[in-house]
Amino acid sequence: MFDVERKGYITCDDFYRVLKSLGDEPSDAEVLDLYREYDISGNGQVYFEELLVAIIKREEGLDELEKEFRSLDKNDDGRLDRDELAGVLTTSRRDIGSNSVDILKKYDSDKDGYVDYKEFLKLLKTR
Ligand SMILES: [Ca+2]
Ligand SMILES: [Ca+2]
Repeated sequence: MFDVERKGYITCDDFYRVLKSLGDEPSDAEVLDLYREYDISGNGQVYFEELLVAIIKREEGLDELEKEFRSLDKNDDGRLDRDELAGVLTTSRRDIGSNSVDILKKYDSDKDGYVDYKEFLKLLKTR
């Protein structure tokens, strides 16, 4: 659908196609606005992870996700440790593993021992 492999990021044109494929009929100006908004790292290129965040935002509404993340992040350090992840297991209806060690293994993609917000969004993609 869009080129991730070759360039490693998504151009504004790719992004337009993605929005189209989601059923939108955005104007050029809207696409540019959204593209800038989703360019989280602010370097003029939207990476796949950023787009993933954008797409989940559209699907679920980021406010809810942020609230969920913050409510789990008890010590407010912006990432979920093993104890905090245990909370996901009790509050989430998603099938994400049977214990917090499992979750870490599956979703801690940079292996720092924590699930940060981006990793958390991937977790939420799992149903
Ligand atoms: Ca934390
Ligand atoms: Ca991590």
